[in-house]
Amino acid sequence: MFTRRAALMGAAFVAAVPYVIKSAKAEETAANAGAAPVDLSALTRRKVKLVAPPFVHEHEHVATSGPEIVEFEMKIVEKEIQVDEDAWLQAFTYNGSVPGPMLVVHQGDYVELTLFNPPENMLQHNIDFHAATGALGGGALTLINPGEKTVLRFKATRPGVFVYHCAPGGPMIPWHVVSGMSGCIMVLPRDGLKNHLGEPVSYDRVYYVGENDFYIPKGEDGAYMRFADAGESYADTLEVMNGLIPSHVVFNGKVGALTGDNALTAAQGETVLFVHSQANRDSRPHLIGGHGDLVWEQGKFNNLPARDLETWFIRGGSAGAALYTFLQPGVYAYVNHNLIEAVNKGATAHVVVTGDWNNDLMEQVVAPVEYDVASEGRTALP
Ligand SMILES: [Cu+2]
Repeated sequence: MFTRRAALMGAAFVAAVPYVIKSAKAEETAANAGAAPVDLSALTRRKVKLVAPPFVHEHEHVATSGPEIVEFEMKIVEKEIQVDEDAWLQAFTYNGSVPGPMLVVHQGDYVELTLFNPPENMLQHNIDFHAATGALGGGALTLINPGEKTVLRFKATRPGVFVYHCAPGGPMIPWHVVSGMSGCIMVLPRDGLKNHLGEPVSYDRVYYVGENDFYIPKGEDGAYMRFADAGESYADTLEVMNGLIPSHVVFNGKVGALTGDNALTAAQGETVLFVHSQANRDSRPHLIGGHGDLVWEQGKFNNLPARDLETWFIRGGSAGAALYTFLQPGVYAYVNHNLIEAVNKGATAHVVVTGDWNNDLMEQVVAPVEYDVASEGRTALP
């Protein structure tokens, strides 16, 4: 329960842990410095400006040149976000959004990320790319204090969609992840996506759905507690985290982030690639009224996609991708098919699809109407 003392202990803990991590970072950096820098001067460089999810920056599906060095910049933003009408979170974010932005490159490209931790932040942060090889996914080379920046370059050797997340050491790792610090990178095969027969397939749009489990404590009055800063929130939040029952399970940072006016859109006949990440906990996306035509459930494009799925599984700490061509107009719900999490905890998105209804696929033969129980009821029921 929240007390002034607990808040102070929380803050002290936050201050103490990064100090221990700092020395480990120094050793790791020294080890890295022993190797000669690789000469990539023959490669072209390209700067990409990231955009906030569910949207994805412009990119080629099939690479027309390269490999190249693709430069990205991300700023770590610590800020309070509203998660629901009555719930707020002291969030840690990449570029101010939960989840962080999706990066897209091609296999064989080099990802070169400049990561900024602005001076107004309180904490150390870093980034662990599941797509990268070595140094804790880059986490050991990117730990930065407020006021510091760092540049990490890694070669995107494996095609797929992969999670990235903050991993600053010890109990800071789960806390930063469930406070919003995760995102996704898509490494496309240079010649694009292939179906189960190895034939090329394409998409008209990509939507990135990042799922988060939040652990917001309640006070004695039963209301969600709101905190002045992250340090003050730590002790009470940790207690809820360790119970493993999230207060919220949401898409893109908040209940309703992808419904109503914020719903995803598509047109009948369009093919949409849904990328779904969950950095901490299992999920099971399902498109109500639709399917996964081709699903890379584990998200890795060297494996053949599964076909015609109704629901797919996203392992905690991974991203998956599903390709679907919308055949029928209307509002589709894209949910975590643990329906308690979808409806009561928040994990629902909507896709509004324009087009002309196809009665061959589905027709309402009789609209809901009262029936005569005395005559029809006896024959209709056993
Ligand atoms: Cu962090």
